[in-house]
Amino acid sequence: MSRLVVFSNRLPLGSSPSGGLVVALGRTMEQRGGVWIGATPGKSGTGQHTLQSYEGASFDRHALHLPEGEYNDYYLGYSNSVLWPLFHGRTDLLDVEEGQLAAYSSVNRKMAEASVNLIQEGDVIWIHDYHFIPLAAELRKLGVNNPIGFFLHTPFPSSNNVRAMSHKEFLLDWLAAYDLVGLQTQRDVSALIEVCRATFGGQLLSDGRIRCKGQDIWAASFPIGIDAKTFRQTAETQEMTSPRIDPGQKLLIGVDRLDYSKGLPHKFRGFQRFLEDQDSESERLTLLQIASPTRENVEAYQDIRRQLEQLSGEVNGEFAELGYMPIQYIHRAVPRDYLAGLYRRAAIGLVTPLIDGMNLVAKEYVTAQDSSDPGVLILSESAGAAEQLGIGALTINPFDPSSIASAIRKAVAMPLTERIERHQAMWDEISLHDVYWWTETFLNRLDKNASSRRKRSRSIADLETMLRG
Ligand code: GDG
Repeated sequence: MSRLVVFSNRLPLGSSPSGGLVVALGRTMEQRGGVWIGATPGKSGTGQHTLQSYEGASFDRHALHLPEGEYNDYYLGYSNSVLWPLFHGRTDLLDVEEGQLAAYSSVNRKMAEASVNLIQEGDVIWIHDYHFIPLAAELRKLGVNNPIGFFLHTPFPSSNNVRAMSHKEFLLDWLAAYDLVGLQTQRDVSALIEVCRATFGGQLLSDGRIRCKGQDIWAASFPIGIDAKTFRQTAETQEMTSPRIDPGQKLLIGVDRLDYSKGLPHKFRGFQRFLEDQDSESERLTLLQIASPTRENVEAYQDIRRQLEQLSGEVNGEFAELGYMPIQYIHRAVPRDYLAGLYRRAAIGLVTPLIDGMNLVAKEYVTAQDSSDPGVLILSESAGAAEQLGIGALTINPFDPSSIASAIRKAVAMPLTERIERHQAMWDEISLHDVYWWTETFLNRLDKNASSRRKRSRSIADLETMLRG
């Protein structure tokens, strides 16, 4: 088996990470070993751009320390104030400032320069997410000929959104340097084909490559999964020890990074509508919302935090009674094991992103359920996960509070036989297409593509020699 070299902005250095990429890749790396390289802000003034190694994991970890200003322009700036909103259809939140793109490109170049000596012949390189799209092109410039794959954890933007990107032509050059571009869903593959067609005049070839301006992009969907069996076991063992919540209390659970793409205000408004429509005799429901802090230095994230505090106060002010608080809003990360117990304890999982690459929380909620008395998943039709879990979830339109409210009513009233049937269909899908399936399928395909690229370049070289001779 080839050694795997993974790049992502975040490196798992602490315990219990919140964030889909680190959770998913962490399992892969623990099982398979290899090298994981990330970036972190260094002490101000550090200009060395060398990798620092970290001991203590079953795989090698290295971080590129960047001066704080440069890191901010690359990470908070171009990555999270331009690419993230753009890839989530929020062009209204774009905050383009001079110097950010230059910092983004330069960090990618420095990452390539700092890591190139670590890469050995036979290594397979897997680059993750929007922070490092140009990295393969930079590695190729330094002579790296290894298979290089890319996986985008966010949705792929529509051609309308790509239009708002300055230097959009770079996107094409960056993506064409990969042997494989992995996307979460078929929806994203279609968006990429459409961007190539509409923006760059490209076309789809019969072998699946997309040819744009003389360059080829190889894209396919690989829906990311979770370590389903382990997580299920964790939820089972956590059941007894899990939290101090009134045992008679019927719970809806939400677990999200506090990000504007996750539709948290929409979730609260949907629940508010449900409470408004409820008669006074009905069973009381509590929405337990864990919203772990994220990117707090970006203004749009401060706005969403204020908005949620206000909304939860409003709903509680209107509907709370002695001994009953409708929304329990926790703006803090909780340990993963504890989370598994909470999911299992909740009668409804409420997942309402406005758009999401996949959404692992939806898969975790289903996995944690007791299959003989499972809860109901309510899932936004705009989450990537809806392509797989639409078979068993109650799908909703997050922009419409009455759609959320009526799904909650339906979930509360759902008979046990229907709950079991829906849960089984989703569990079959999640356990079959777990995170190990995801890694193997992606890497097998990457291997095939890279061999066929090498074969093509060998034939071109042979032809050139023949013509010269
Ligand atoms: C990106 C894409 C895609 C959350 N709060 C806590 C906590 N979490 C964990 C969850 C889950 C993960 O973080 C969140 O994953 P999501 O998939 O829901 O979302 P993103 O972080 O936005 O991830 C997304 C994903 O990448 C993978 O490709 O699905 O679409 O946006 O695992 O459980 N974990 C702990 N405490 C918390 O408070 N321990």
